[in-house]
Amino acid sequence: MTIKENLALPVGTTLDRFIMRKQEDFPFATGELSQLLRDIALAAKIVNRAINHAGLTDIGGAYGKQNVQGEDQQKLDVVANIRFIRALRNGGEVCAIISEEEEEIIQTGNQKGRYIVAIDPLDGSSNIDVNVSIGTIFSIYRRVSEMGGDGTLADCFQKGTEQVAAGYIIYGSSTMLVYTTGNGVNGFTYETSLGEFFLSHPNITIPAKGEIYSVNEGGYNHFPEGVKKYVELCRVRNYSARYIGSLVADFHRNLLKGGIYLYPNTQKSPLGKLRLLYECNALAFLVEQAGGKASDGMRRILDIEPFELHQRCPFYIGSTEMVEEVESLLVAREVRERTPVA
Ligand code: P6P
Repeated sequence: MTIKENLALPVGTTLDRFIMRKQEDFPFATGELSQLLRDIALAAKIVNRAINHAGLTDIGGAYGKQNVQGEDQQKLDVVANIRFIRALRNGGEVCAIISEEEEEIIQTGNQKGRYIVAIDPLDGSSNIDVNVSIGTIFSIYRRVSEMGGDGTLADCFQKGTEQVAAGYIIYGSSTMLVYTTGNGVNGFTYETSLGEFFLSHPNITIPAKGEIYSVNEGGYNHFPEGVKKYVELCRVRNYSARYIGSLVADFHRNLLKGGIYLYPNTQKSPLGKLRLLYECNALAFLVEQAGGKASDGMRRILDIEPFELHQRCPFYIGSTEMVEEVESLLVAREVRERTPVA
């Protein structure tokens, strides 16, 4: 490649430059949200490095304790949790954090911080040791409590519609940060040699319909009848069954290609498995901004009133037409079960 050819190559738009440009779209933006997004990106770079070295260091494998969910923590769960909390605390914009790895609200001490962050620091971490993609999921809210004090439960129990930003990082064949501030969805790919995220997927939109369904069919016998019916329809239609066991990876593929991810309520998980505050709400905000839909089978995810930090909900998310078909099958079944046989 000649110098001229090399210099002709566009460097691309870094995440920093993109955030600054977008901030100009918000004349009253004070830059605090921009700084918060940078803090998340910094932590993502550090976690990415830890994940990539896990096989070569003693940082892989189980940590030997369980989290508040009763799930076995992996060492990287603990590392990611500490890294994101530290980055958000040091950034100064966040007054409190809700984390999958912590039972209670984490007060950062930034009592003048205007924001709350709900985060799953490392989702799907049981896949780390087998080199399957994993992810971080985050939601950002403005605090509703008075500045000058600790974050409160009222700050945490805001509906998903109140999010000011949300996103995920996928640590996969490449590492990407995908986020929205309510004006569309944009994806940035991490260039490790430069230590920068570059805009690689501008204005992501999800196809209205796809031919990929993501569900753990091992639980089929315990699914609600309407979900069983939908899975049978996917099989008849020869859709592709793609289930990685890592929500961020399954969601990211379906976002780009079209498809649906289903985690229904079952006997084992009567309220479903996924958590509203730091998994479902963030992805629901993203998918709606990309033109898709997210439901608990009866309600729009973003409209659900939270009442518990780690509350779970059934989760159907992806291409609008596919989610709506699942909802209609669930409602139809619900009506049939409630309608007395004449
Ligand atoms: P199951 C990972 O633990 C997770 O929260 C999601 O990332 C993933 O989609 C799901 O649970 C897998 O759950 O019950 O199918 O193993």
